[in-house]
Amino acid sequence: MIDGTRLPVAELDERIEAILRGAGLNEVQAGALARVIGAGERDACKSHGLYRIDGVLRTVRAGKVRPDAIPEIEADDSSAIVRVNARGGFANPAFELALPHLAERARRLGLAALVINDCTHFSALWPEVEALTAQGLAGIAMCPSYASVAPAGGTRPLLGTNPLAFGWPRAEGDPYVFDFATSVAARGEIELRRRAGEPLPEGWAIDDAGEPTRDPAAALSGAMLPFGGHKGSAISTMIELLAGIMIGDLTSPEVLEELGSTTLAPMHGELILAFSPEAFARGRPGDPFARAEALFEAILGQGARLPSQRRYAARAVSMAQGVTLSSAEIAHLDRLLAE
Ligand code: NDP
Ligand code: PYC
Repeated sequence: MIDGTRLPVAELDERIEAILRGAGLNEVQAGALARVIGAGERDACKSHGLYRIDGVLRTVRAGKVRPDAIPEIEADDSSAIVRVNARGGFANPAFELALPHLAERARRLGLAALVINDCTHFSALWPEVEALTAQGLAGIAMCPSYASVAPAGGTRPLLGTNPLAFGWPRAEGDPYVFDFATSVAARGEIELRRRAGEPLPEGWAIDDAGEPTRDPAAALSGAMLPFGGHKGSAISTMIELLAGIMIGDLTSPEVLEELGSTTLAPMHGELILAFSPEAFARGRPGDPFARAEALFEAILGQGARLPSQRRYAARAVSMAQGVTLSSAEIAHLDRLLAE
């Protein structure tokens, strides 16, 4: 027996947008945020679904994000770098504004980059790489967050949970997409386990004293660990360099210093790369898309699954039957709507 209600995807998005509009976000900000939060819930990515609304509202009330921001694109269409300034608002409307420019330049030049500056960022990155694959492009997205992860061999928070996402377009069916934190898990995952009173798996975090812990609260006040030891630590550091320092925006330790809290959504920049597979493969033997299909088939042929398969399956159910929400989640949405 399901505890709760099924809401059509469009109705869920409308409710989220109404909550955000009620909190003072303009149409541009509220619409883009509702789409990404609604998509998270629709695809059963709870760590970046409805639970994020409270963090958005806290950040608005703390005056750490501009709810009325209108992102702006720098007018220069000659280079491979598209620059958009979120003007102190959220990253998502800035991405939506810049996407057509990024896609056009990637098709024209083979490779283009989108730099988003001065944005608050709380969301999953797969909606962005999926937006590129929908246009026949491959994409990579990355951003810092705030200091919450100890470097491999270290004992204190320094790096962010720094997500990295990749997408490859496929003619038939869903694109190949992965999207993960460079910490063992997203911080949102730890917070959800704290709320549920569940212990963490071994190897996710250390406490204030630098000792391994399975207590989510101790992990949140101590430090999370990078995935894959020194390898995840290095990839996370690369993200600080490319999507923080190189684009002239904040690194995760700087974000924490500026924000003074890990309970608010972090402000920094984001880097998104878009590739035209046809342009890179031109003149070389074989069709890149057909060769990619052969690789995916070989992976599946071993009984492995492709990343995002779980998510796409959840999406199919949500699209057909609505998004299943618990009665507590529905009550919470109703409370927020009434505020
Ligand atoms: P997960 O570890 O849950 O999943 C990471 C990826 O691996 C997903 O693409 C997932 O696909 C895939 N995957 C999981 N299990 C398998 C498997 N057995 N075989 C093949 N693929 C698999 O994600 P995280 O907890 O690391 O991150 C969750 C979200 O948090 C991400 O969307 C990320 O962008 C977001 N995040 C955002 C941050 C920010 O600052 N904005 C910071 C950190 C994280 P599937 O979904 O189908 O399971
Ligand atoms: O889940 O690690 C996380 C996170 C940090 C910022 C947004 N999401």
